[in-house]
Amino acid sequence: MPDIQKTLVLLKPDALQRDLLGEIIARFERKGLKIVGMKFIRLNDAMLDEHYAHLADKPFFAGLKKFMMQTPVVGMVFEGFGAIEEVRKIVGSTNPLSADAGTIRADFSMAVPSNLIHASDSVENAQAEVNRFFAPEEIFQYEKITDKFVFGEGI
Ligand code: IDP
Ligand code: MG
Repeated sequence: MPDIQKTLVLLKPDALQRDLLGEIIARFERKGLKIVGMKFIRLNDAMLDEHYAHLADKPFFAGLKKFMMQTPVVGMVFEGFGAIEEVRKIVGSTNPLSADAGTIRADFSMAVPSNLIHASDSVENAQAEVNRFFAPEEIFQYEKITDKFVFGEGI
């Protein structure tokens, strides 16, 4: 089995406006990913400059930042086997029109930047992004009675 990893998800302002927060969170819950961190975050310019530094020279950068500041976003940390890649699979590719059917972006969105959700894309980025948005005391380790069914111990 792959390592147990943590990964960062942000539910973007369009997910909040369109009442899709619960629908999106449910997909990760049903997979068995454990929510170990969850809160509202009001993003500001400096946070977005850092988070989207790889897009700073793109023509859509200013519009992307403005979009991400329209409402609070929901920050979440999920934990599970190979969580970084598993979450990206469930999210789908960046452009919702070329994302695979069954993914969140394909099923519920049609455009960028309003593709509903951010998810970390590598081990390095997941670590940096979890630390960027969550203090250590905001990450919670706890047991669920379903852990043994999801993680396979004792079955
Ligand atoms: P990702 O979110 O799938 O990792 P990135 O390339 O890291 O994709 O881009 C970050 C976000 O920037 C996208 O999720 C989307 O909201 C926005 N974005 C990406 N490409 C475009 C574009 O061509 N026009 C407008 N917004 C874009
Ligand atoms: Mg990205």
